[in-house]
Amino acid sequence: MAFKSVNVAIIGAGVVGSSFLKQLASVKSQISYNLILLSTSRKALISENYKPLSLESWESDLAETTKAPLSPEDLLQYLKKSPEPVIFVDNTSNESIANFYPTLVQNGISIATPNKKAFSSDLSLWSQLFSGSESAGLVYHEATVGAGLPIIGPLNDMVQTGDKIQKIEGIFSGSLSFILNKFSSTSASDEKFSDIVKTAQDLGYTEPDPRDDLNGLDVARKVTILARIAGFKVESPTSFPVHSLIPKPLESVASGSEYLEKLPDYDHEMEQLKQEATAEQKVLRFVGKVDFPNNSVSVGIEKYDISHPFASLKGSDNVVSIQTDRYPNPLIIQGAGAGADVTAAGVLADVFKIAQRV
Ligand code: NHO
Repeated sequence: MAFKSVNVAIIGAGVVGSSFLKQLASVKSQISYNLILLSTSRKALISENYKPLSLESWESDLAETTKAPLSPEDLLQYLKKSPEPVIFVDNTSNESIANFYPTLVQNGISIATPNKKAFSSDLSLWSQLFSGSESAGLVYHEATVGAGLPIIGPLNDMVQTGDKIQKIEGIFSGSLSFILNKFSSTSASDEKFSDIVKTAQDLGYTEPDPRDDLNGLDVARKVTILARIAGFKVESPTSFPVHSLIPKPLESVASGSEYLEKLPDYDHEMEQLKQEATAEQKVLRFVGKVDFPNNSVSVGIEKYDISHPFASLKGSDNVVSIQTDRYPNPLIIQGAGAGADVTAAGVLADVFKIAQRV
């Protein structure tokens, strides 16, 4: 018999949300996790009496329902009346929902999410979320960086136990990891940059418009989150240098397919960078960096010696190196940093951590 029950309200049932629901359905635990609300942008399943909704038939139930999603204010009122502690799971990338987190948290509602928006937008939003008030809900967001890889938890532990972060450096984009690992590797390769970007898109590694990965903004958001945890007051993901991999004239072309069509005209630019790196026995990697001694945060392409751990990265893996006073030889965390199942597992592990504390 379960010794404790928590209610779970989920917004978003897309790629990550579906995987999360599947994993939640097979949880075996002494804590009982009751689904009380499941909403997409168009429809919602809402348990008016807070009795658990089915985790087996959610897909057909959602298809059949005609109920519209609640407004943020109605959602708040609904969650506040929950007879059990409630965990709000945001599996969307919606900015308005992220902007509503402070209100939820101030009302004692805890949040688990892979949505980067609340943590990587204006610093004021971050400050409201982590005000330290005792009555506030808990906020866990491990899957906002490196999908399910344990990065945010260990970094928070280091900071909270008094370690001083010196440098964080990593490859935080699955798609850019795949593209650069293939383009510039320790073994000779003559594949063109544009062909590799196309392959990455065909394999589903990139956003529908690959420029949304190649502009570096997603990496800038992840670096903003890590920098803030480490104590760097980053104003926004556009407040530090971000080197886009999109050739200037292609930034404004109308569509992703037009970008891909014209990209071969610029292959020589990336080829030249690669030749320079090869001549120095180095490879190219797209990295985010937080450097305390130099007071800098940056995102862009860098050269790494072929013996460096970043040089031997495989597939779409992520890697982060964290150098601190206690870890002068950096702590390295590496593994799958993209994909629905690992991302959903990161969110579910956060739900477990919250459930143990509420
Ligand atoms: P989808 O598939 O577009 O689903 C979004 C869902 O949210 C839909 O059900 C939609 O109806 C609902 N929704 C949107 N607005 C809503 C609203 N106002 N009210 C109610 N419902 C609303 O999105 P995903 O892919 O499932 O992503 C969900 C979140 O997880 C996003 O914040 C995303 O950034 C984050 N995330 C996703 C992935 C992934 O694998 N898809 C990853 C990490 C984080 O590791 C993954 C990754 O992307 C790696 C990355 N591409 C890389 O490194 O290269």
